[in-house]
Amino acid sequence: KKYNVAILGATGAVGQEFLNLIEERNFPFAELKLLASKRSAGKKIDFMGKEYIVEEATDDSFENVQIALFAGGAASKTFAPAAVKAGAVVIDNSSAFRMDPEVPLIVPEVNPECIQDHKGIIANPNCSTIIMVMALKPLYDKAKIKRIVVSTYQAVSGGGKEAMAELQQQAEDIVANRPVKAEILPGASLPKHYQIAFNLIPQIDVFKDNLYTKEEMKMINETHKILQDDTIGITATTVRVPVFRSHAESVNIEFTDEVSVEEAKKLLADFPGVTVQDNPDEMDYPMPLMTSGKNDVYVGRIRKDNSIEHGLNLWVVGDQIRKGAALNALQIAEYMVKNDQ
Ligand code: 2RA
Repeated sequence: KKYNVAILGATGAVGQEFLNLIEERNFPFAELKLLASKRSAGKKIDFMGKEYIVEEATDDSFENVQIALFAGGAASKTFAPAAVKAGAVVIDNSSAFRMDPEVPLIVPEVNPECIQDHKGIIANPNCSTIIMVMALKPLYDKAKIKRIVVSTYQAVSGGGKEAMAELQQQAEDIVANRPVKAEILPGASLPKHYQIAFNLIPQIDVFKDNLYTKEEMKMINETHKILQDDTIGITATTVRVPVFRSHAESVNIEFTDEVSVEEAKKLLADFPGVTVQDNPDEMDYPMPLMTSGKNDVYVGRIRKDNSIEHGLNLWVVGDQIRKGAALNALQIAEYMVKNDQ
């Protein structure tokens, strides 16, 4: 069986990765519609030997579409109702619907059983959340988690193509001794911008009243929803780093019971989608340059937190455009196709 697929946001970083993955994973599509905002409409994209013209998304774009992959951003909220009305299942990478109790929030290796509860929209979690829960789930199934302290090191590609271009330009300008311009990060619509090249920015997304950023609150709230456990204490600090691709996270976990380093390594290694890369003797641990373009989430630096009774520290790295966005969304579609949902 083949499915008519639409990609909304086809020209952006996540949209492009949808195309790479559809080809790479042989996703069974019949018709493919590439949709974007007016600004990108008319662009030509060569895909699997065929030329596609990007169409401007409208409410009428979803006729005969069965699976609508939404790359994210404000367009999701605008077009999801029309896509659902037209009979498509929307797999949405924006934050618009993630915490809606009617909308399943899915990481296919973690909570696939929730997919069937959808009413037309399935939400793809935030990238840094997906990467963290991939490492949490196999451990959580062994011992309940009391508390998590996470600090992230997030690549500029999480801020889109423009943020990647900005890092590149700034680095070139600094090396050439030219004045440096900052116009995108930490967020294009924010009132101030800071240089990211040779710098760190401890702000991803806007601040909330509680002094956490929206990105930090996503990590907290979405993890509770995905693991279906609001009792876990979670605190997060999210930081943008001058890396092009792949988010890294330092995750400190306090369990209710003992999980040894050896057990954790085995549980993580056996979990689908996770690779353990942890050989300190050989200075072997995951780094963003090496995990970029890969599908798995990599875990290293697994060690005891000796300051608490049952604690572990992990270093978790994953390509956030793949597992953190497009791959996770496509895996949801693959799961539905396989189970005829
Ligand atoms: C970021 N979490 O890295 C975002 C992308 N969804 O900015």
